[in-house]
Amino acid sequence: MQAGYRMIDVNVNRMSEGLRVLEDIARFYGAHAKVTDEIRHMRHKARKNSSYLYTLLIHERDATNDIGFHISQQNTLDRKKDIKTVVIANFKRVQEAVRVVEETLKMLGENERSKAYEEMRYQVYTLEKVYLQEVMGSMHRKNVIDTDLYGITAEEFARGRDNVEQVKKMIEAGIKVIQYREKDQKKLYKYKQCEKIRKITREAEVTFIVNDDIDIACQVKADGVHIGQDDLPIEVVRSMVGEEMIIGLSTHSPNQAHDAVARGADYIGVGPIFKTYTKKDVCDPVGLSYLEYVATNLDIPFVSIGGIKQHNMEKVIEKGAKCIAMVTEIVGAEDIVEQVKTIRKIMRK
Ligand code: TZP
Ligand code: MG
Repeated sequence: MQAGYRMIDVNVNRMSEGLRVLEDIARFYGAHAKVTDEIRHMRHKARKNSSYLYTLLIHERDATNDIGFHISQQNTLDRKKDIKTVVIANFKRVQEAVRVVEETLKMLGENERSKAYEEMRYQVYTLEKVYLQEVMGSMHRKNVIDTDLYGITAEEFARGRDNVEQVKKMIEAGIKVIQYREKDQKKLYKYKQCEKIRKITREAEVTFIVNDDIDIACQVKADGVHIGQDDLPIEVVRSMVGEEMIIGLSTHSPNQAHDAVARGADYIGVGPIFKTYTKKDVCDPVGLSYLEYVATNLDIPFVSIGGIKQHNMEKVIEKGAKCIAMVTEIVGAEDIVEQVKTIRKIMRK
């Protein structure tokens, strides 16, 4: 009898603690309100289901003489490295703890109460899936353009270098996010190039984003897709690409930016800041005022684009741009690596 109550005591604590770890990661790292709230409810329920035993459980508690404590203190195998490992370990901990409580309650003849914990265990299985997809997915997507330069390919302006060659040079120059943008070629041509670029960018640990072609992005397992205002709605794109993939959206006005945030874009393009000849169906320049609006009023990661060159970069940085996309100024340079060095010197000034 005593041993049974000790087992329940230990495992209800184990379960609530595991849930609390998951809850706080969803809250502070993931900023995911729905999952945070769901875990909080579950944690309360775990306690509530055993509250009738509380006095007895406390009475049977003997933590200092628990042989498990010394084993755990000497264990060096459970040093967790990253958030995902910690999350998975805590889900397993919670599931195992619930199972122990279930079985122990059965031994104590408490079948009804055991059933309540069994129900919880099934809820935890479902929650684990949602958590890994939604919370971990959005966490991973959040820091996408936490970098200075966003490179974009353009065969037309690249002095005879094809898109793959441009990507190799941009990687050599230390650019960490690269978008494949190719408006004048057939699908098969683009697909073959993207396959190669995926391999190269993966090896270099560079984020790879595909413009427009959602099918190609999915097929080559790109890190993200970049779409425009006239493409499929973000919600539809999300349902096509899954939770892990980054979705970037071009915006040209405060309304479009707010809409992008509300609908779940991971980052937005802000532009064209200046006149550009690179994009054919482009709207008039939105100027620096729209950039300033986004920098001061919105919380979403953004990349400034359109006609940005060495001579006007400083104005863009002054208005609050941290990440800048340049097409012709980078891939159109005679020496891409040298050009990026010069641009970075200006950015650091
Ligand atoms: N989106 C808005 S402007 C633009 C795109 C893709 C083209 C930017 O090219 P450049 O050469 O940096 O002006
Ligand atoms: Mg487009």
